[in-house]
Amino acid sequence: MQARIEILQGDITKVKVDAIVNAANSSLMGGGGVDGAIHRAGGPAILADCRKIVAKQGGCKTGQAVITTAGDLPASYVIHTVGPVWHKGSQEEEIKLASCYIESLKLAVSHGCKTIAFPNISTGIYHFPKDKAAQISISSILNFLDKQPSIERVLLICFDAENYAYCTKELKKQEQNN
Ligand code: AR6
Repeated sequence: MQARIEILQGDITKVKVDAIVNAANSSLMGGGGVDGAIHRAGGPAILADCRKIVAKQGGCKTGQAVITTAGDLPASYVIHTVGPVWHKGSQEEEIKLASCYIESLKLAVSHGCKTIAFPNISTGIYHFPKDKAAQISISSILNFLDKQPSIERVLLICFDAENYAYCTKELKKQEQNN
């Protein structure tokens, strides 16, 4: 059987899955990093959908997620989640990061998505330590997959070699403990 979670190195805007996840900010109005790359590659339809969400609910809180079209991207949807800014662990950042993965997966399920790709949320501009983030992302995804058979495949798309190394090591470790 194919593994339901896979770690790859690359650019998430190129990945053809039902939904890709964006590491956004609470304004949902775009930014740098993977957020900038997704809006650039997906075109203005994504921002137009984000504006509608902002008009309705006023943005997105840390640890929460919203869903939009993927515009010109090969994916069908973009799920925008807001990771925590790292404050040395003093503001429940670990719980908030886990929540990003769980809330995104719940939205994927409620929209009938079977395949989903995540970037390493919060490990860029928001400075979450990459080793801790790898542990949290993989344990959150594995726990969710255990209870939710409708998701067939989760890809963790690492942009940089350091995240890729931490994530592959962490996946091996957590699979051995299962
Ligand atoms: N594909 C996959 N991963 C990527 C890509 C890409 N094309 N580009 C960057 N990454 P970041 P954050 C990786 O900074 O830390 C934005 O301005 C990157 O190497 O994008 O959650 C938002 O608007 C890193 O490992 O997001 C927010 O203001 C990971 O994606 C803020 O940044 C996340 O880095 C969010 O900060």
